[in-house]
Amino acid sequence: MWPGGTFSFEVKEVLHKEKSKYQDILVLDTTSLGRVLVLDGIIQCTQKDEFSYQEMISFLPLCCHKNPEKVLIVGGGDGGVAREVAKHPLVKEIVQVEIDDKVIEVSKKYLPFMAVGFESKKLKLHVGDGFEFMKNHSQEFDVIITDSSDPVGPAVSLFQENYFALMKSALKPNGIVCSQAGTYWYSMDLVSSTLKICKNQFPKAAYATTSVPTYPSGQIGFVIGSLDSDVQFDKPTLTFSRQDELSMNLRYYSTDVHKAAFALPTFVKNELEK
Ligand code: PUT
Repeated sequence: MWPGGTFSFEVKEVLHKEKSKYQDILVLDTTSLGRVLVLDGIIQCTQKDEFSYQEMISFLPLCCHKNPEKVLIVGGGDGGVAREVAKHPLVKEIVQVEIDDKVIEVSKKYLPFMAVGFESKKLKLHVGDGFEFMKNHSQEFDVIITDSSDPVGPAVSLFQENYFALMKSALKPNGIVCSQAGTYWYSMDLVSSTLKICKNQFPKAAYATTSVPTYPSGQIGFVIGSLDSDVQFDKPTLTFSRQDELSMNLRYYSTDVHKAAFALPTFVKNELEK
């Protein structure tokens, strides 16, 4: 994940280690990053910086939709995305489908600062395959958020065209999708191919960026696609005041950060325009 380099941190204790039906699960307690969840050897989240990823993958699509009442989360077994989506004032119902019940179980035990998301009264949690789930739920959701691991192992199918087509069919008119789509520093091909797939399926699509220091390169982004051809991703339909940020306990996302997330470096724009 760090081509030609390494990333290291001091581990105080290995809190949990198991091989589930789908992947290797490891939870660490560390000196500088707090608790860390690692799946198949890849950092998924650390207590120090998880809020950047969880807030951005949630609020970017939610705040681009005029009325995001019903939201589907695919993946997100640590509970962090559910925690953020539940904060949005217009969201009434959240359905989450996570394939690996062991990730949910381990997160509830060791990562309560994220797993608190599972306690929301708005949430219905299913253990199963998001792909299969959507085949039986057409035109049902306003927003679909895919919080997946990287495209190795169980998440490969979530970066493919038939997955984006299926999400499109599960959306209501004017629906929006948002998916983890990799870093432009080390995985430009993935960013570019995921955006192309999204553009094939949705009249409006873009890549937005955020900073997560413990992910490869410290940068990760999201592909966001909308069925509403009038949407302007960098002009959120719902804006938050400073008071809203504080009362919703937002630590990374703000209306200004939202607008800036769609401003990409020139070399990235050049690649994505090809
Ligand atoms: N959902 C976690 C994303 C991990 C990216 N490397």
